[in-house]
Amino acid sequence: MAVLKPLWLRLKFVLQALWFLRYMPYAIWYSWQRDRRDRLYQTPPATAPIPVGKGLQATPTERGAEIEFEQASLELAFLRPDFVRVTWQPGRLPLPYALADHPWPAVTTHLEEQAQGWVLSSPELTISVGWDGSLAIADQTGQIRQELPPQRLGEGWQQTTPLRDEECLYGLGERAATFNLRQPVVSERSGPAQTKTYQFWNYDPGNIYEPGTDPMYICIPVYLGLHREGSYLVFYENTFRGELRLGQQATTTFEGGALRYYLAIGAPPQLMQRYTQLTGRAPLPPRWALGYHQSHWGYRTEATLRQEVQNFQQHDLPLSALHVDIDCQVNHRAFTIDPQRFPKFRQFTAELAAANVRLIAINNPGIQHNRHSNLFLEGQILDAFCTYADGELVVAPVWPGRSVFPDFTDPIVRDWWSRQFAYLLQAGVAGFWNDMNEPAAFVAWGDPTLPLATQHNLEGHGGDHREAHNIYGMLETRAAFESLRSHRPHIRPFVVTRSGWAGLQRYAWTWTGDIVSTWEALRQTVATVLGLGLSGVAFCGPDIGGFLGNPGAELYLRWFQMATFMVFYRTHSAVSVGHRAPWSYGEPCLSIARRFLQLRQQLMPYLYTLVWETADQGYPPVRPLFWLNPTDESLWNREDAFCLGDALLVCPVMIQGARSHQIALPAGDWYSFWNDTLWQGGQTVELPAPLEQIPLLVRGGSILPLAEGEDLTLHLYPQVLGLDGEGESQGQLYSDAGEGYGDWRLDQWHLSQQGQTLTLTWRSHGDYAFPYGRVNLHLHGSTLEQAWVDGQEVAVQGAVLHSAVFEQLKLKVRQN
Ligand code: NBV
Repeated sequence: MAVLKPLWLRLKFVLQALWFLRYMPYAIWYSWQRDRRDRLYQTPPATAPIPVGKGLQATPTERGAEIEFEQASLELAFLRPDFVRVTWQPGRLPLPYALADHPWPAVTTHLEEQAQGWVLSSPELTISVGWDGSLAIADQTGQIRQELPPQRLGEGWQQTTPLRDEECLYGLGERAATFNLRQPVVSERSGPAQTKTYQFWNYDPGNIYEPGTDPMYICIPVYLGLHREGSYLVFYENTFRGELRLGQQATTTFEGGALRYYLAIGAPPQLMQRYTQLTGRAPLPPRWALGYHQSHWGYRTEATLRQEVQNFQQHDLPLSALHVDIDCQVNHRAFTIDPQRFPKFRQFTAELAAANVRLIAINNPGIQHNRHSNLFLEGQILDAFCTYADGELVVAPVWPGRSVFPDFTDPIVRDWWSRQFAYLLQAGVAGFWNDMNEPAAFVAWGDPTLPLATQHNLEGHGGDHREAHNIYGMLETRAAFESLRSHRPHIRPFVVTRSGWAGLQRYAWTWTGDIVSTWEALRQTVATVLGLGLSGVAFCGPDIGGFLGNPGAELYLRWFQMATFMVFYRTHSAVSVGHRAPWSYGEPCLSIARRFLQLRQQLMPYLYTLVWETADQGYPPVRPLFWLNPTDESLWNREDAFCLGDALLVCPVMIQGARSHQIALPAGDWYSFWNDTLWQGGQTVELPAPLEQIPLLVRGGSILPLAEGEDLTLHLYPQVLGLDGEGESQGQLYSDAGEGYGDWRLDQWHLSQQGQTLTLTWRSHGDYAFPYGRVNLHLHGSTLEQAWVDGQEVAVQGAVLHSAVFEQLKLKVRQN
C-alpha cells in the first residue's frame, strides 16, 4: 500500500496535467490576442521626467494649504494632527474605493513662508515644503521623513525618499519577501536578489510561488517605516500599476493618476489605528470562523464530505468549517453546485449545521461564455461584462472555459452579483471563498490577467484595466460581503478572498495562496502574515502544509502548530496532491494535532478578544516582535517568531528534525506556556521543541483568559520582581453571542504587585451576561499562600483558586 501511494500520486499529477492541457490551445490564442491588444493600446513611451517646477504661492485652507508650483499643484490636508493627506496633481484623483466613511475632526494648522519655502504645521507634525517641491516631515523631536521633489512620469508620477541606513520598511500587502522589505532575499533558484523592487499589480503567480516571487495576489501600496528617530506609515491611494524600488532610497512610481498619499507618524499601534480609520476596520467575524477549517481541492461529492466530517468526529477532532472547491460545481461555473454529486445539498448543510460545521463554497468571477447560461444572458442584458472600447466582450480562458468578466467597478453589476448568492444562502451555505479574482486568466505566456485595454465603468467615470485591475478582486468581494449583509442581516458575513487592495479588510479574510509544501515556504509564511497584518489585512493564514506538494508528517505538523496561533486556521491542498487532514499521517501526528486543536479551543477567549480588538482598533492579532518595543533595534528584522496579542510569543519550528530552538528573547520575563519555566529576556536561549510542542512563551505582566470547558481560567503571569518590587499585569476579555449584533461585554483585569501581595481588580462594561460558569485563577511562577475574594478569606489549594465573579481579589504569595 505504502509503495502504491506515491505511484498513485504521481499518476494523479500526470492525469491532472493532461486534463489541464485542454485549456492550452485557447490559452495560446488568448495570450497572443492580449499581447496584440496591449501593443495597440500601449501608453505612449514615457518622456523624460517633468519636474514640478518652482513653488509660486501658498494659500491656507481649512485643513492645511494649497501650493501652486510652475507645473503642478500640491494640496496638504490634515485629517488628524498626526495624519496628513498629500496630493500632487495633475492626474486623476482616485475613486474612494479604499476609504471607509470616517468623519475626521477639524485640525488647527498654521502656514508660514520662510527662506527655504513654506512651513505648514499642526500641533504634532511639521511639513516643510521647499521651493523645489521637496518635503521634510518632522514630529516634535526631529525629522521623520524626507521627500525629494516628485516628478511627473508620462501619465503618472514618481517620488523618491532617501532612507536611513537602519531604516526598515514593512507591509505592501501580501509579499513572498522578507518581513523587513529592505532585507536581501535569498532564493534557491536565483540566489541573493540584487534589487528589491516590489510591484503594485495583483497577480496570480501560479505554481511558481516561493520566497522572492513578486508580485502576488494582494498588492497594497502601504508601508510602515521604522528608524531611530521614530516610525511612520505611508499609504499611496493610487490604484494604477506601480512599483516601489528599494535601495538607499525608496522610489515609488505609478503609471497614472494623481500622486495622492497619506502619511501618519507615531508608534506602530497608533499608525495602524490611523490607517484603519482611513481604510476601515475588519468587522468582527462570527466566532466559529476562528475554529479549524478543513479544505481540499478534490472533495467532489456530498458523500466524500460526509465521510470527512465523520472522520473528524471519529478522531475526536473539533471542526468548524468545510470548504468546497471548484470541483463541487457544474463545469466550474460560478454559483453552481452539481445536484448530481450533491443530491441532498440542503439537507446536507442542515446536518452540518446541526453538527456545528459550516459549509463555505468557492466562487470565481469568470462567467462561462455560453448562451445556455442564465447568468451569461442576464449579464449581457445588463452590460455587466468587461468590454474593449469598441464594445466587444473581453473573453479569456479560465476554469469554465471561454469566460467573460463582470465589471465590479459598476455599482449595478455589484448589485446584480450580490443577488446571485441568495439561493446558495437559502441552501445553507454559510460563507464564500472568492478565488481567481486578481482577476486571473489562463495564459500560455505573459501576464495572466485581462488586457490593459479592457474598459471599466469606474462608478460612471470610465477608465481602463490599468486603473481598475488592482481593485477588481476587492470590489467582487465587496459585492459578496454586501450580499451576505443584506440577505442575512442578523448574521455576520464570512468571506475569504484571494485578491484585494487597501480596505479589503472591511469585507473579507484572506489566505496566503498557492504556496509550495517546503520548509522554506513554512518560514515564508510568518513574514507574509506579519506584512499583511501591517497592511491592515489582519485576518489571514496559510494553507497548512502548503498547497502544492505532499509535505511529510513533520512538516505538516510544524505548519499545523504554527497556524494554531494565526487567525485563519485551515488545511488546504491542491487536487494534484494527496488529500491531507490531521489523521493522514497516523500517530503521533494525529494526537499532537488533536492537542493543538484543543489548545486552539482553550485559546478562544483570548483570540476572540484580539479579533475584537482588530475590529475596534485596527491592531493585527499576529504582531511582529517590535510591537512590544519599537525602539529595540534587535527586533526590527525578526521573522523567526511572532506575538499573538501582547501576551504570547510564538516560536514556530522551521527546521526539519529540530527538537530544540534557539531564540533571542525580547526584554522582559518569559514563562513557558507548557511548564512555567521562566526565561529572562534580552538573551539568546535554547528552548525545548519536541515534536509535541513548539516554544510558546507568555510575557510576564500578562493575564491570559483561557476556556476550560464551561469555565474561564484567568492565568496570572506576574512580572518577576525583587521582594519589595512593584509591578503590574493586565488582561481583558471580550464576549458576546459569537454571532449577530446583540449585546456584548468587556471584562478587564488589572493585577498590581507590591512585594508578596497581589491585588487583582475586575471591571466590566456592557450588558451581555458573563458567559462562563466558574472563574478559576491560576497563578504562575509563585506559590499562593492566602487569598481574599471581595474581602472574604477563601481556602487556597495549590496554584488554582475557584471563584464566582468578583470585584477585588487579594493574594499573598511566595515567589518560587
Ligand atoms: O480552485 C482551485 C484552486 C484553489 O484550490 C486554490 O486555493 C486557489 O488559490 N485555485 C487557486 C485555482 C487553481 C490554480 C492552479
